[in-house]
Amino acid sequence: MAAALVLAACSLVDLGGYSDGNLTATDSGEPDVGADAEALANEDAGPEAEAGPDEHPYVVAVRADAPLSWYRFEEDSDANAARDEMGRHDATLVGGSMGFGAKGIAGRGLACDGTGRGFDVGDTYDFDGQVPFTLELWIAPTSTGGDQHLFHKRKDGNPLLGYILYATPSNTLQFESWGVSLTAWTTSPIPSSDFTHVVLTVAYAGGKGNAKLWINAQPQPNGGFDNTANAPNTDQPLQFLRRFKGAADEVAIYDKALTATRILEHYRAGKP
Ligand SMILES: [Ca+2]
Repeated sequence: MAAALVLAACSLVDLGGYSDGNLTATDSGEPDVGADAEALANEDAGPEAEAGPDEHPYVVAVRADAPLSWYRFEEDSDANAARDEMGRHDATLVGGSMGFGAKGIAGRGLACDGTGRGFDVGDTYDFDGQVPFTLELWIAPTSTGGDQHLFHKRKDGNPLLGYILYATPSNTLQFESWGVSLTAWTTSPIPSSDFTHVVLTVAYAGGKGNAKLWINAQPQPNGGFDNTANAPNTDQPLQFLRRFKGAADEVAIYDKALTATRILEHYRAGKP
């Protein structure tokens, strides 16, 4: 089933239209804080916040880009939800153990034994229409022989609608946005031995959607520069780290495509 989905998604890519240079062409490199995000941001977590004396450089770097939601996993080992640092959508534990209290790349992180069913954010962050967004996290995945859903907002049905970013049984990554034929993927396995920085950006340069994966700040060549269809809005809840096994930390979601410069800054600030 997973292989069939991968093949189906890959077949949707229009490689003839792929353009490596369009992702950041319209971006100034400055953090682009939307009016809504600015209005909703916590006073002590806004983009102008000063770094505290003991604040980790990674925390400073992410805060400067004002994510919509940011899960740092600083909770104690008995937690049943992941706090949203930005105060919007705490993520509830779906079931099993997600291994709170382990060592992360900034403070604590998760050490998942594979029994956890992930976190549920609720029905939000469809990014429907033609809007840019970014998904970010650090992982050291252990293959389970099945797909591990890093982010999942895909509604099952005919047709499938919505997006999914997952690790395959061989620890490569695959992004698919169903209904708009956007996809991106990696071909080298993500190592299990140490944290890797994973970023997925969707940009709309020239009015066309462009999905790109960044591994340790390096843009991956396989992606789609596809069509002008509108992304769907479904009632499917957004879940992350479903069926995940291994270490994870610092899940963040943004309503813009982070630039190569900012992704590199995040990587440098957080790398092991
Ligand atoms: Ca953390």
